[in-house]
Amino acid sequence: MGEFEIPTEQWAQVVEKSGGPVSYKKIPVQKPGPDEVLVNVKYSGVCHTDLHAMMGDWPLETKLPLVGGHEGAGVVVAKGELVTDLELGDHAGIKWLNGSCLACSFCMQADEPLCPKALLSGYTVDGTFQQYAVAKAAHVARIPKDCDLEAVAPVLCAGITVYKGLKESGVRPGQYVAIVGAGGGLGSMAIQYARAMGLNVVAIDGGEEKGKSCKDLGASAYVDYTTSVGDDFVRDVRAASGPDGLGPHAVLLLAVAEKPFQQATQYVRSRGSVVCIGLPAGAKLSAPVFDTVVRMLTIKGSYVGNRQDTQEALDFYNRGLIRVPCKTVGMSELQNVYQLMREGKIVGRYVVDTSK
Ligand code: 8ID
Ligand code: ZN
Ligand code: ZN
Repeated sequence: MGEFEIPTEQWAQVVEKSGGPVSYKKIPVQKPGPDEVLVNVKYSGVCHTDLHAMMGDWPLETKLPLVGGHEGAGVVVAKGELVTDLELGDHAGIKWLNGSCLACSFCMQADEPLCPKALLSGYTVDGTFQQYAVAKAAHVARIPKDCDLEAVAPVLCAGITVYKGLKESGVRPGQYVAIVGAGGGLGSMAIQYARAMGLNVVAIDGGEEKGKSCKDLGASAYVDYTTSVGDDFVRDVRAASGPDGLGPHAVLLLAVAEKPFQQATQYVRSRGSVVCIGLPAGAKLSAPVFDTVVRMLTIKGSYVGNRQDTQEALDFYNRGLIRVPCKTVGMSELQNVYQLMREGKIVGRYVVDTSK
């Protein structure tokens, strides 16, 4: 336990109006409420959700002005009087679920992401693109002291989300999972979690650079959606999904485009599951009723993870099973990261260092 000097002002990236851009400026440091902690965020991953939030392209309002970010790893520097299980100096992670009521029927059954009163970091409350951020103590991720805060940051959304998605898919060791959007932030994590869970991975994304990265991370095959199209695409995914050619047992949809959401039921294996995770703006999901019935398909959504999923996702990381390439830049460069993200040029994840 130590004492920390907390400034009254700090650097932050602020969205002033929907559509952006972010402006890098000094804003006041918040004080934690009785059940909250103040985390000195050292590093924050940049999730595509942060870009959606800045653009305001989802049917859910953000606060404004808004500090985005929800993959923040740092040090607890202050806490409210009700917080007894975290000490100053502990390492902690601020994730998408900043807080929830802990009393509704969803919270009671460990489905806290579904809580009607959930607080969302970098969306309905200020997030981690600032040097000091507040979160409910019950929800911050507990990060061991020997864990590298820079490398662990992307686990706090991307890692938890894909780990949960793989569990929700019901896929078992030895089976095949197709990961759509495999070269992006969630996708890169998904390949590594899937491998650690004993699955065979068919990675789907566009371009050679992403293909190489997916293979390096452990995918057994890569299907490039920019060169493999129409019936060929369906055939290629199935051919890559095991010797019987019947398709992958599960599909994780992580792409930020509608088309792959329409395609997945064409190649998933009978009895297989299609798990929707990516959130392309305004997209609709459609599937032939006939195939869905006679091939007994499951189509479902998966949304971040609960506190137990968080702990488990971190445990995989702490055992050395998850190594995803990240590129770190100063927080002042966030707008450039968004530009690369919009152009689909990011392989893996960008992390921002809040000190520059
Ligand atoms: O809890 C959740 N459900 C959750 C949690 C976190 C993030 C959902 N998300 C959502 C984000 O809001 C975003 O909509 O997941 C989506 C992916 O986030 P990300 O991984 O942070 O985005 P990225 O790094 O930009 O990766 C997207 C990848 O999709 C590929 C791109 O090339 C990129 O590598 N992609 C696209 I766009 N179209 C594709 C297609 N047709 C495609 N890959 C395959 N086929
Ligand atoms: Zn996210
Ligand atoms: Zn609740």
